[in-house]
Amino acid sequence: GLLLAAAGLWACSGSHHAAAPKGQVSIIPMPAQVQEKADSFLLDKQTVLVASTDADKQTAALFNSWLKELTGYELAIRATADKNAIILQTGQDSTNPEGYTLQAGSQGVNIHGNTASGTFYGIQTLIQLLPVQPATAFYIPGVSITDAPRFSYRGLHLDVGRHFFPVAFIKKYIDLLAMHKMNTFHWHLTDDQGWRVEIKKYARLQEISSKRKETMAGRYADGKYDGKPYGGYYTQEQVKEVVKYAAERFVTVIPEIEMPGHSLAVLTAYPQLGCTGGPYEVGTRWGVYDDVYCAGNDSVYTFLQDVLDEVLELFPSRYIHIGGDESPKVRWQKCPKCQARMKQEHLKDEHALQSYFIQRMEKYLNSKGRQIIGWDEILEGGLAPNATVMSWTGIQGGITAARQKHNVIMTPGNYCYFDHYQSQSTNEPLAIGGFTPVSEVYAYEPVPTELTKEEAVFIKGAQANLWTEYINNTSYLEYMVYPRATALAEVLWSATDKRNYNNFLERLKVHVHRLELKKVNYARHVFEVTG
Ligand code: TNX
Repeated sequence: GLLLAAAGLWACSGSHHAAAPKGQVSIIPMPAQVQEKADSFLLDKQTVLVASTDADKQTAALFNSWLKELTGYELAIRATADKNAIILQTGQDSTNPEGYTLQAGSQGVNIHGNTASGTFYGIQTLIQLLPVQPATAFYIPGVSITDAPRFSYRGLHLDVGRHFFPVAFIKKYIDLLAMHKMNTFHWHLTDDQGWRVEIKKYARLQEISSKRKETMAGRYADGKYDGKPYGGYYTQEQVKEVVKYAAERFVTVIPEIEMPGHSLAVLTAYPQLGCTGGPYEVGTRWGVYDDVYCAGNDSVYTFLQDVLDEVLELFPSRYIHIGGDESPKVRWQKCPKCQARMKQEHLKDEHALQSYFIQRMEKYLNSKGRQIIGWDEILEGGLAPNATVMSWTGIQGGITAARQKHNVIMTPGNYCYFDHYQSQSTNEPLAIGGFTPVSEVYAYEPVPTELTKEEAVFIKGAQANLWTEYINNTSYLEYMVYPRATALAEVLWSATDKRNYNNFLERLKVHVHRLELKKVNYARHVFEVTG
């Protein structure tokens, strides 16, 4: 009530203009430096956006689409203007490419990005200086902001294997991520329960692996399967569309193609790629399946290389995620081809065979100019030489990898798993287990205290994961992600000494109105101001 009243005062229409009230600068994630000034900038229909590079024009157009929601109009985008202007400029001397400065005052608004992404983040900050209530003209509070992210990798993951979500929603997910100054979308495209990306050379992936006999939701609620066929996949055209959409928002899309485990859906379509030859059936339950790619069979590597060839065409990212997690060794133990491979390669056990598998794929991807990321089980039997490790089973994998001078992305379950419950209310929708309230996400410190300063530089950032065994619709999905992702965004962007949970909650009270403008079904009763 109070908040909306304040926002209402702040906005103005017609000829009566009031200055933006003090205390209305409420930015998430918290910038490195914010100075509030006395004078404000009046934004109206005549205000001009000045941009000269293609990227800045694109960013200006994104500002316009936000503005249109609030005002009903868009601003002209021009190469120059001498007054009443919001000026975007890119290319400043600074060590952090994503950094920017923003000056707003009665004379105008100036945003300088160190690179085009910095300018984009300056615009995201400017959006947060706008009111959250519709108006035709309003004052932008006077500020002087200098800002840059703490970590270079700020990620959010989405599992579309267990449940499939349409392209329009994927775009919304990316849009929200960018709004929070996150820069990486980890797209978990394959799993036991479904293959979700079109591969032209292997049409059975679309025809067979993308479908399963039953949905999974409801199984744990009533102890029964629902018997309804389920499926879906993204065409290559759709993937390109998503990658382009993300790039316009300075979000890199990292695809994950799981191997050697979590591959039951593939084996169902191509049973010759498993150790037993099948038959197999696309998973309808969550968990870990024993049937994985046969590490002794050369056609497995050929298949995966062919698949990756198409994947590389779709995803320009430097990193390709190849999974590596939860791959049981029981089939390999009894498989003559796997045992022969171990002998031939002088591998002492099946963990070494897994390492051989991952290293072979790494070599292939490195030869194509790409780097691999894998879950921390890729440490088993020895890490591939250039691999980046995603530490999920805890923080130990990250510590070990950093000490071996490998890049690390932290995603420990206790802080970064958004499939966990977020409150202890008995009304929470059924989740996989675990308890990770927004306060805990906010308290997360990505750099393990065990590391020395030299080792800590290998911690490139962190990511939250959203596994969707129980999540079969987008409104529940958003409920699980927001505002926890808002908290993680501040953990990853803001300096440690700028973090204060109660102050964050005060800003969150304003920020949720922005989420409402974006029609996000955020969880409402999981955070409160204390003390
Ligand atoms: C473990 S995290 C998995 C996923 C599950 C998740 C459920 C990881 C690399 N593997 O396959 O969905 O737990 O929380």
